Amino acid sequence: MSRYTLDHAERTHIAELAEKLLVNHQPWRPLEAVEALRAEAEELPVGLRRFMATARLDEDAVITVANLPVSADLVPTPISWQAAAEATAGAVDEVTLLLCASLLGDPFSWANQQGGRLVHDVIPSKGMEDSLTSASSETQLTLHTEDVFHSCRGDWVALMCLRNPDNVGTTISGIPAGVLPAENVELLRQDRFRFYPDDSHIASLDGVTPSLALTDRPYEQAGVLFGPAEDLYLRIDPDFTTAVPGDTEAEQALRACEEALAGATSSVVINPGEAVFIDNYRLIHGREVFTPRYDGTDRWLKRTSMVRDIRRSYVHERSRSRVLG
Ligand SMILES: O=C(O)CCC(=O)C(=O)O
Ligand SMILES: [Fe+2]
Repeated sequence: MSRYTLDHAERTHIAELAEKLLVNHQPWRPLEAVEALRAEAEELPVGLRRFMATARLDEDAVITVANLPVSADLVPTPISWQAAAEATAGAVDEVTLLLCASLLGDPFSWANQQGGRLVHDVIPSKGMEDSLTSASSETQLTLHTEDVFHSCRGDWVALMCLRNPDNVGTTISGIPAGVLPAENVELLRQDRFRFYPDDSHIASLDGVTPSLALTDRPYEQAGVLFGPAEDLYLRIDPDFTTAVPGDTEAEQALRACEEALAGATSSVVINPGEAVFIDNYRLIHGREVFTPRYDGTDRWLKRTSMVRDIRRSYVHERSRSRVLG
């Protein structure tokens, strides 16, 4: 975990920079501005840039930037991501998040998630309380790798908080050292697991929970664990990961892995003005349950995902696009 708290002057500087860039990029369309914002990120305070450069090289699992400016005239929390998109709510905060995110990686989106938007709104929505998407509230959002189904999933998931009045925690876990037996680790590295798209990638635009059965969805077959032996990378979302049907050994190893991860769970409360960048290779994340208010004061996060190099997805997509799929 590493943390950088902006001082008053740095915070004011970022607020002014984000306001100026928003004016220069009207109408605000993040996908059209994102490349220009990478260059503008060189205007961010040098202390922040040095911090992010070091955290990136060290592969810090959770990187927090605190005391970021949040819109002075922040509107009430919209009722859904669709309403937020319609109103371009929190646009200046999207600029701030994209500037900071650009210091680590290249933000991208998915054509079929939140309508292809580069910056998502994480907001509790009526009717979605028990869904398996970020619009849920009353049901725990299970610990997951973001976009587990895809080999071009992000290296980081970035969450910037605009409101969190009830201090709802974001849950986090990773593979604890020495807990999984070596033979399990070897098995979990093998291509004996299937990764399916989650409901946010299937949901229709009106947000209705999809009925498409897991096994009717396209999947990638790969290992759950990969990468450096001393500091394993992982890929898992219990709701959307299975062993290859009939492979009971793989099934058991998957369960053991899930139990190890559940046992290593901690929680962080992301406060307004904090942006948290979670290493999507080293950690999984989720969210505690909470009771939505639906009165404009609800928890509200801005979210984006970044890859370390967008060219990885250009190769996959055969197209120079920030929107995948
Ligand atoms: O709301 C949170 O804290 C995390 C939600 C989540 O998993 C996500 O937005 O990717
Ligand atoms: Fe997530």
